[in-house]
Amino acid sequence: MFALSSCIQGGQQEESSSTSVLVRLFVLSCLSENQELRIMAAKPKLYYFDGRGRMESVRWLLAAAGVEYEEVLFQTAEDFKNLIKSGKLMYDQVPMVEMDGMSIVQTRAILKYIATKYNLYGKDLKERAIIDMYVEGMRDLNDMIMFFPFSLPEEKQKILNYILERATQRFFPVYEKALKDHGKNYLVGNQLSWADVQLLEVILMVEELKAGVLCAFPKLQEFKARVIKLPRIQKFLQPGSPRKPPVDDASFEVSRKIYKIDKNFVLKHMS
Ligand code: GTS
Repeated sequence: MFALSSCIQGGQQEESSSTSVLVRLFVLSCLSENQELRIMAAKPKLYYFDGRGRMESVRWLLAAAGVEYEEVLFQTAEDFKNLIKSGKLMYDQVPMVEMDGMSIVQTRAILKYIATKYNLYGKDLKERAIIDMYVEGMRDLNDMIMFFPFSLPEEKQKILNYILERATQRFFPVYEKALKDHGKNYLVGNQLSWADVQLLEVILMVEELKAGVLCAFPKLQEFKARVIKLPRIQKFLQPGSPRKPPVDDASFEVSRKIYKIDKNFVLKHMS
């Protein structure tokens, strides 16, 4: 801008043609800035099947950030193939989120982008490392629960016991201790972060498998009661929100038709 005005003030004949070029360039750059603004302002668009799966944490995080979004929920293998044909899926896999002019794939990449953009990812590198450590543990637990419905009837009870044992012996004690030791309301930096959102999501998932699973964890009970009351979270937990229900027979069949699921599928995802 400064360079442009000094050019215009120069007043020489030969400068006027270069000035008009500069003016055109300036207008063009304004236009693309506007277009960029429009892209930034567009609602994120989530592409996945009509179920929780890997996308549910993305829905939770956007809800916690207070961001409205649209969803393209496919029902058939054909829908998924068409999305692959569009060339938007880097690895021919979902979840995929279109936002800010990008088609973002890989669940962690999507979550990190949203957490960073909406200030849910700590104030510095060290807080981010702690959030990552919490979130990675929670995702291990989350993955086990996510794949549990695909277990074979004869292995179901054993896998359920294993998940509950891991939740109550390995993962929940970590978050209980963290909250107890620092005495703050949230896991990291005393403000809501991705780790808190992920923790509430996974607590509710474990409770769906076994009610009362938090009885030995008083700090987690307080945490749950507190975070559930946050207006954005409360809204997401209301009926009719984009939150998806637990897997039932119908959604199980839908995802089985869309993706190939081999015999050891569930065992491969046990941490
Ligand atoms: N690491 C990837 C991520 O985290 O996003 C894995 C993505 C993935 O495996 N997606 C599955 C898929 O697209 C769908 S789901 O398991 O999330 O429901 N599978 C098709 C394929 O060809 O891999």
